[in-house]
Amino acid sequence: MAEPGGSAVELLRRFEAGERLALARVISKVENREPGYRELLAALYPRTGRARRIGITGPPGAGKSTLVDRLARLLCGDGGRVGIVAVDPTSPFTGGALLGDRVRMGDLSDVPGVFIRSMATRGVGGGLAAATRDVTLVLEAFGFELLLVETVGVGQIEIEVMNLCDTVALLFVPESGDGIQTLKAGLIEISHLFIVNKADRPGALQLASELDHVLKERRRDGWTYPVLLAEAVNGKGVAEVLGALQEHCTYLAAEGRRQAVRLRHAAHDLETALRERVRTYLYSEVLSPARIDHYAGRIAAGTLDPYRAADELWQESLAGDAIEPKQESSR
Ligand SMILES: Nc1nc2c(ncn2[C@@H]2O[C@H](COP(=O)(O)OP(=O)(O)O)[C@@H](O)[C@H]2O)c(=O)[nH]1
Ligand SMILES: [Mg+2]
Repeated sequence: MAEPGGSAVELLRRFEAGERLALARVISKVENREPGYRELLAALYPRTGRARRIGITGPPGAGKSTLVDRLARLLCGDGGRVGIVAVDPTSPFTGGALLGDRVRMGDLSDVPGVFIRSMATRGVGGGLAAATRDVTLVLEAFGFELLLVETVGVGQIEIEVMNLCDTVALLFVPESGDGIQTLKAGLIEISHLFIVNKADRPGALQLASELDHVLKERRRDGWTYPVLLAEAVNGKGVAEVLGALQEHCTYLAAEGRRQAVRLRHAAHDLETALRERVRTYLYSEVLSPARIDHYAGRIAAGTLDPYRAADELWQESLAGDAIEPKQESSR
């Protein structure tokens, strides 16, 4: 199918002219790893490196989307431009939570300066964190100076996504009760701000003081981890959250910390680009279906083990003399 709206060059021109449709198209290309996406990213990368990435994470229903909505409104009230990326890998098949986010944040898309993107987790495969990072890069290149990334903090992928943010806010709710449990899951290690949302419900103060207690020992590198109470749905405590986010920004600006963050992100970008190259190489040069069949046959017959088969394939392809098995070459 021809590129809707013209060539890649034309798409880039429209993107640079600030066309939102072109932005959406570029994001889709990048997210779905369509042909030419690497060239697009390469063209946009020089325009990145200045935006601020804020991660909002926590269990489903904690009020992340609500908080993101309120934060975005506050920020755009000052004429800011906010890009929002919502990631929810817990619903890869139904898309239910994603749709929920779209509906809930729906009216936010009418706010000038806001752009919302829900990551379609289908089809991204193992590269969700990489795809999310790339989507934020695209938004940044488009001119968004502030990016809010929402994830359900349930697994390794989310931790990786959050790792690519400058500042991470972790949400709790009073009734979750397993608040402190979550701290052991590794999310606390990468979080800078702790928010007990739904403070209108019983137990919020208790949880906040428990968190305070645990975090006292975590004072590190001159950063005191704040624990904040909020009622996102009523807009209460949101200004304080924004204040704490600003403080962390100021903190990062000092003593070369910003540079350290940038280096970490650059290393990740390089690793991602390299990993995807290797993967492409693997599937296009090393593992043809016919070759898999050929080796699988030998392994199943017991004449070869998968480890030696892998070595053999790898050596052959490195030497550039990988021989196609008969089934394929005779076609
Ligand atoms: N009582 C109460 N409900 C809230 C508060 N903040 C959000 N909610 C509600 O909690 C539900 C889940 O919110 P949502 O933002 O979708 O949570 P997410 O899954 O973390 O994104 C929604 O019905 C919100 O209206 C709050 O401060 N107090
Ligand atoms: Mg949500």
